[in-house]
Amino acid sequence: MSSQFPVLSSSTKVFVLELYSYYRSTASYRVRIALFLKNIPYIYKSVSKLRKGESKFTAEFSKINPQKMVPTLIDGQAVISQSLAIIEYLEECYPQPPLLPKDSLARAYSRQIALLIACDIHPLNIKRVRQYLTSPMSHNDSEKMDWYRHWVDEGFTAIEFLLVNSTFRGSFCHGDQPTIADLFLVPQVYNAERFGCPLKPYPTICKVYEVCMNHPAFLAAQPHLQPDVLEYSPDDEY
Ligand SMILES: N[C@@H](CCC(=O)N[C@@H](CS)C(=O)NCC(=O)O)C(=O)O
Repeated sequence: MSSQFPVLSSSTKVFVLELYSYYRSTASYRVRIALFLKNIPYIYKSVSKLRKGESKFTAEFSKINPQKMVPTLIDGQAVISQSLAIIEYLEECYPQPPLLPKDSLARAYSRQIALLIACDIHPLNIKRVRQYLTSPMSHNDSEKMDWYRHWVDEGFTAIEFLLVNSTFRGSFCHGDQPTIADLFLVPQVYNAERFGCPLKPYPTICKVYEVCMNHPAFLAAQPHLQPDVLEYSPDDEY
């Protein structure tokens, strides 16, 4: 008798996605929001041993991702790094709910915000760049923080302008459902707060952030709720 439900044969391989993540990594945070929004089950793979410099894990992880960066998604035999590539892969494999608007211009607008963060703020401010400013470049902590805040200010000023002047904006960056733009914005605001950047000059960003932080998927993806939170000292700079 045929069933209306698909039945997997015993030889069918079912892979559960695995995400190499670090709780405070903003790039990982983006992917976690996408996974929770799409309700995709996944196994959280902590990289705490890598961060502590235990060589065994470092060697193991570099075989998986030679760039040794998180997030890294494993889907069966496939290894995908780069948060935007991962999110677009999830979007194609699990289209509901969509993270990109239907309209081409609106898609470009959502991607514009996401890429402004991914390319023009985040890479300038990650830990290894901040560390390089200190050594070998001999900048002190205060100069390092000025550097951080400068790039957040430049980027957030541009995003605030986009949000204020766009007809696409609703309660989220685009309309009243989260899109890729919100997935990139929320972790960047979280990090800006952590580094003491003034957020008053960006009231529209703050409003969108508040709306996102009332959404269950964004709440579930928050750094302090991740399984590896206790594996680190709260004083670790990242
Ligand atoms: N462009 C990458 C950035 C990834 C990235 O910067 N990851 C950071 C954490 S947020 C990392 O793994 N840093 C480790 C290191 O710099 O050694 C993406 O979007 O995934």
